[in-house]
Amino acid sequence: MTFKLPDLPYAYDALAPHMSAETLQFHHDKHHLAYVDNGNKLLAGSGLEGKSLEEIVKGAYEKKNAGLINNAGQHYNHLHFWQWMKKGGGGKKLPGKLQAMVDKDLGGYDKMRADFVNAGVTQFGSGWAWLAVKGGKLEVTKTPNGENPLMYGAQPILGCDVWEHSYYIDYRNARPKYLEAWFDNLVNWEYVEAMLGKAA
Ligand code: MN3
Repeated sequence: MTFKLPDLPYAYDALAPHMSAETLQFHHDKHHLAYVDNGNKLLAGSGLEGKSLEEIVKGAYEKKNAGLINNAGQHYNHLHFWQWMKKGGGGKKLPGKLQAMVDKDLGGYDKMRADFVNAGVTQFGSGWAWLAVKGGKLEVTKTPNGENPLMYGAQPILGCDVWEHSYYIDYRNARPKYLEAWFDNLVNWEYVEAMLGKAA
């Protein structure tokens, strides 16, 4: 496959004030585009050209292809990151199947939120905080740089980008404030539930 930059599923200013148009313009138009362009260059000759994006991400990790791990990984992560947010998102009311798994595996909404925010806050340097399904159970994890749970035998269903480019314009160095605002105001729980449906 060839990587392609998707359009944002909303206007640049749709997520303000929690994520500004300026942040989305840089993050989507510059950062994501760079992962797409570099990923396509690194995919050529990697032996993974004919594969799906998920297979490329996992294959790059198995082959220890550092450039492709980060660029294909970041393409996958950002494709979903735009969908994991929506105007008027967040809130404690989760779709039914997701709510049941959060209660059973993660000790309920409040603990899941606290653990997710903590994962993002404690990811040293760049990376991501995740909700993922592994062995039929929900877990909260974090990964460095462009990695994601696919590389660790799990299926991501929600991820928050904690690279500085995701929050520095709007929150400066206040990563905890960004994570809390993101979780409480932007998460598209219907998209999370849809990914859970494919995973479990
Ligand atoms: Mn990013």
